[in-house]
Amino acid sequence: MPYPISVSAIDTTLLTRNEARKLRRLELKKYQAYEIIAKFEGTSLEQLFSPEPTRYLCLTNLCFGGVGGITTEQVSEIFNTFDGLAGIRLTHGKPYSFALFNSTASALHARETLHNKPCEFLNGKVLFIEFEFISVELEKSILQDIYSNTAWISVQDRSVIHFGYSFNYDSNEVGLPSLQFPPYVNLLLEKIRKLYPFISNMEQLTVQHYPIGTGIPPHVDSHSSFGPIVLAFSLESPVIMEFKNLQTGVIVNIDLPERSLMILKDEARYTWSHAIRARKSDLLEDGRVRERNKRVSLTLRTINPERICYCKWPNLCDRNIAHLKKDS
Ligand SMILES: O=C(O)CCC(=O)C(=O)O
Ligand SMILES: [Fe+2]
Ligand SMILES: [Zn+2]
Repeated sequence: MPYPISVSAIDTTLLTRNEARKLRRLELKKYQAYEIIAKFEGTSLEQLFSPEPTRYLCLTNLCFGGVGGITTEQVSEIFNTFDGLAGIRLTHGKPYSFALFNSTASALHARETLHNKPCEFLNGKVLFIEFEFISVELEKSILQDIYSNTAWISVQDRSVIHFGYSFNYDSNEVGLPSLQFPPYVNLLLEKIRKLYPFISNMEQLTVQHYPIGTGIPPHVDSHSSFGPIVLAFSLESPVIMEFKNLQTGVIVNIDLPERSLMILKDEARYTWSHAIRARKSDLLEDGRVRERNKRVSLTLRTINPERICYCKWPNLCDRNIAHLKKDS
C-alpha cells in the first residue's frame, strides 16, 4: 500500500467547491486511518507497509464492534468474489483488519477493484449528510422550544412528541392527525427544498429526546405508513447510527454530528435498517472513544395516503403494491 499523500497536496482544480470538500474529507479520513495504524503498532508506516504489492491487504476502519463493526462472514462475502482469497483476519480492539490472498497478483486485483471506490451506500446516492445544516443560534432556540413543550410521551427509555400525525409504536403504524408543525420546522423544510428539490412537503414530525445511554432498536421506518424519503436532524450532541443491510448483513456505522441533517432514500430508506445502540459512549473511526451526551432528534416523513408502498423490494415490504396485485 503506498504511503498516504498529504491532504493539502490534493489538486482540486476542475472540481466544484462541494466536490473538492468531499475529496478533502475522504483524504483526511484515509490519512487519519493510516496514522491510527502507526499509533497502534508503535512504528512508522514505512515499516508497516511494503512499497511493493504483497499477498496481504490491510482493511481500515473495519473490526469487530465499534465503528466498522462487522463479522468475518460479511467481509468474506465481499472478498469471496475475488479469485485467490486465502482468508480474512478481523481484529478486536484495533480499527483495521486484513485480507490474505494466495498470490500477490490476486491481492493486487482485489485492491485495484476496491481501493478508493466509495461504498455504494455512502456515495451520496441514497444517504446524504449535510453538516452544520442548523446554525448554533437556531439549534439553541429550537432546543428551548422543544424542552418547554409538555406533550412528551415515553417510549422505552426515550421521550417523543409527534406533530402532523401521531405514531402507534405497538402496531408500527401512523395514527391520527396531531399537533401542528412548530414554525422552525417549516423554515428548515424551505431550506432543504432549495438544496434537494426532489424532497416534497413533509407531513409527520417526531421529536425525540434520548437521555445518555439510550438508543432506538434496529428498524426500518414503516413502508406502508410513510413515503420514500426520511429526514433526520440531530441536535445537542452527535451519535453513531448503525445501518445494517437486510439483504447482505453488512453493517455500516454513520456518525451523525449535532446540527446535521441526514436524508435517507431508496436503499438507505428501504433495504437497510438503522439503530442507535443503547450505550454511554461510541467508538470513532480514529480509535477514540466519545462519551455520549443527551441528544434530540427531529425526524420528518411524508404519509402514504392509501397505506400502500411502491418500493422495489416487496420481500422487505409490509404492504407492497406487488403483494396487492398478486392477491387480487
Ligand atoms: O434519532 C434519530 O436520529 C432517528 C430516529 C428514528 O430512526 C426514527 O424515529 O425512526
Ligand atoms: Fe427510523
Ligand atoms: Zn415498501
